Amino acid sequence: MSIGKNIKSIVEEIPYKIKDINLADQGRKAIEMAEKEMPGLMAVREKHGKEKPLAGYKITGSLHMTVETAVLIETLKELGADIRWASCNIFSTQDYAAAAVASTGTPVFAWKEETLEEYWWCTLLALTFPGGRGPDLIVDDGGDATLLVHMGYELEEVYSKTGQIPDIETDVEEERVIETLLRDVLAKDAMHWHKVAEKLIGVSEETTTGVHRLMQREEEGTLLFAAFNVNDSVTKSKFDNIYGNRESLADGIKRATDVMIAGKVVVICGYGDVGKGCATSMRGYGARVVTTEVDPINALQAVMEGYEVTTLEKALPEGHIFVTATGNRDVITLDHMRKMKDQAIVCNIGHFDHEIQVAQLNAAPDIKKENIKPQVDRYTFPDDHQIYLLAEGRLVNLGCATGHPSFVMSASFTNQILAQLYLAKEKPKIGVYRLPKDLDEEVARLHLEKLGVILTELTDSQADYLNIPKEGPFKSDHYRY
Ligand code: NAD
Ligand code: RBV
Repeated sequence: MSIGKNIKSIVEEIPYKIKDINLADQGRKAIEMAEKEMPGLMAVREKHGKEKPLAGYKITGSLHMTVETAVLIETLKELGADIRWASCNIFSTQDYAAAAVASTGTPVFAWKEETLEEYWWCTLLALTFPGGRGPDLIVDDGGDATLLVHMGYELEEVYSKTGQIPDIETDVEEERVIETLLRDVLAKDAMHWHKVAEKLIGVSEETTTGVHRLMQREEEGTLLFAAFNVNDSVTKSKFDNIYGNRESLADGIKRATDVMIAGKVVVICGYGDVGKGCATSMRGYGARVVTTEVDPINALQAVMEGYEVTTLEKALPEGHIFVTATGNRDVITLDHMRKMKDQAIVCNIGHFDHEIQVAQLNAAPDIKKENIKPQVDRYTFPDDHQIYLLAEGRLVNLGCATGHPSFVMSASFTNQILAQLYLAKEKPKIGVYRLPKDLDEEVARLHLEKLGVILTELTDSQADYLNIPKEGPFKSDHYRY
C-alpha cells in the first residue's frame, strides 16, 4: 500500500446519500407534526435562534436518522451550526426524514437497511467536511463516530512508530469492516485522524452504552477530547429509557409480528431503566413478565414490582417473547435459543446486537434461516422448533418501528443541544461532563405546559425550611428520582 501519496481527499465530495430525495415532502409533513410534540427543541430555537451561538461550528451527528432527529438537526442548524449526519444503526433511518433534511442542503448519509460497509462509509462521510477536515463537535449515539476517530488515531500511532500497518486479526465482521476502512484512510493521509482529533472540542453522547465506552476510555486515559454524558441527565435516562421504551418496544414487536401479547410470558433480560419501561409495557398488555438480573438492587426492584426474577435458563421453557435490555453481550446465547419454545419471538432493545448471539445463530450449519419480511427472520432448529428473530438482533424499536415518540425525544434532544452549547462555549479539558441540576430541571420545565401541568411554588418559609432556593435546584446531586 502506498501511504499518503497523490490522493486529494479522504472521501468523495457528494452532497448526500439517501434512499430517495422524492420522499422529502412526505418527510417534511412528518417533521412538522413532530415539531408540535417537541416543545423543548422549539423553545431552544426561540431562545437562541437569533444569537446563533453555534455559528462557525462544524457538527457531525451519528444518531438514528428519524423524524425526531430531523427536528434536532434543524434546531442545531437554526443555532448556526454546519452539520453532516449519519445514522447510528443500519436499520433505524426513516427514509422520508433523511430526504427532507437532505433537500434543505444538509449533507445526510443514511438510509434504512445499510450494509455494514455502507454504514461505516456513511460515518466516515459524516466525519469528513469539505477539504477533508473533521468536525469541531460530535453528537454521538452509542459512540461509533467517537470510536472511528479513536481507532483511526491509534492505527496512525502504530504506523508512525513502526512504519508498519498491522494485519487485521479480528474475526468479528464489523471490526474487519472498520479496520479495512481505516487502512483506506491511512493510505490517503497517514495523519488524518491526528488532525481531526486535534480540532475536536468534544462529543455529546446520547445513550447508556456510549457513555459506558467513554468512561472506559477516560479510565484507561485514552480519551482524546472532552465528552458530555447526555444519557445521565435525569430528563434523559429517567424518561427516554423508561417511558420511550415503554411505548416503542410494543410498537416494534407488533409491527413485526402482530402477535397478541396478553396471556404470553415475556422474559425481559436486564431490569435497568430500559428494562423497567419494557416490563411495565408488557404487563400493561396483559403479559406475565419474568425478568433476569445480575444486580441484586435491580433484582429486588423487579420483584417488589411483582415481576418474577429468575435466570434465563429457568425461564426458557415458558417464555413466548424474549427481550434483551442489558447493554451487555452474549445474554441470549445460541444454546439458549436451541432450548426455546416453538414460535418464540426473540428481540433486543439494547444499543448493540451482540446481546443475542446472532452471528453464532447464522453460522450454525444445522439451523435453517428464512426471511419472512424485512427485519423478521424465522429459524428452524433440528428438533423442528422455530423461533423468530426481529431486526437481526438490532434494537427492535428502531429496526421494526420508528423509535421513541417525539415528545420524549424532545427531552433527550434538548439535553443534546445544551451539551453542544456547553462544549462550544466552555471548550472544557478532556473529561466526561454532565448537565448541572438546574438545567436538567429546566429541560423538564419546558415540557410541562404542553401537558397542562400546573406546578406548586414553594413559599418563602417552605424554601427556608428545606434550605433550597425557591426556584430550584430542588434536589441534591445524589437524589435518585
Ligand atoms: P442500565 O444500566 O440502566 O440497565 C441495564 C441492566 O442490565 C442493569 O441493571 C444490569 O445489571 C443488567 N444486566 C447486565 N448484564 C446482565 C445480564 N447478563 N443478565 C441480566 N441483566 C444484566 O442501562 P439502560 O439505560 O437500561 O440501557 C440498556 C441498553 O439499552 C443500553 O445498551 C442502552 O444504550 C440501550 N438503550 C436503548 C434505547 C432504545 O431506544 N432502544 C433507549 C435507551 C437505551
Ligand atoms: N432513540 N432515538 C429515537 N425516535 O429518534 N428513539 C430512540 C428516535 C435513542 C434513545 O435516546 C436511545 O438512548 C438510543 O436511541 C439508543 O441508540
